[in-house]
Amino acid sequence: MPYPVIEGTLESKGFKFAIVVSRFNAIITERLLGGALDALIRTGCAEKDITVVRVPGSWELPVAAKALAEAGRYDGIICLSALIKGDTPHFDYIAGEATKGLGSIATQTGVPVAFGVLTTNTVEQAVDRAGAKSGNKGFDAAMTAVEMANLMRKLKAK
Ligand code: RBF
Repeated sequence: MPYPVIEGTLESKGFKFAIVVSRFNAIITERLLGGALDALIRTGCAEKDITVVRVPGSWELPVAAKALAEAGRYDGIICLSALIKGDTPHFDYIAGEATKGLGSIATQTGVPVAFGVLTTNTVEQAVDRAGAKSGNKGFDAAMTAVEMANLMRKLKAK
């Protein structure tokens, strides 16, 4: 190869992850949590290396994620919640703050923060993205965290 290519692998053995999951819309978020745990276990993460943190809703994700990132104990943080527009007049405010907050925590701390926040118009769409028709976005977010944790380890070793 004429140029170096650095990318993360999908192995999580020896890495530590925190999963922050919202209780709001628990019917959906528990499925996202199941998907995220499945991804971590399948990629080799030990159960003792996974911490699950519950928060009331999407709004609370950034403050918990920030504390976890600053604790310095985790290689990646996976944030899971479901905002459903039909029920949520505050949808745009909450979604905007959660998105901005999680993005800036990742860039400021250097700890990968995977965004597993569903933003849908209906409950059906959320169900589809939590393991029914359109895969499980919790699984996908955890896989992203695994890849990024591996990538960050390589980048820091350079
Ligand atoms: N949190 C979610 O994660 N998903 C939602 O769909 C959602 N809808 C909400 C609708 C209203 C009107 C309010 C006031 C809060 C909602 N929350 C939702 C909760 C929010 O993220 C947060 O937990 C609370 O506002 C308390 O800070």
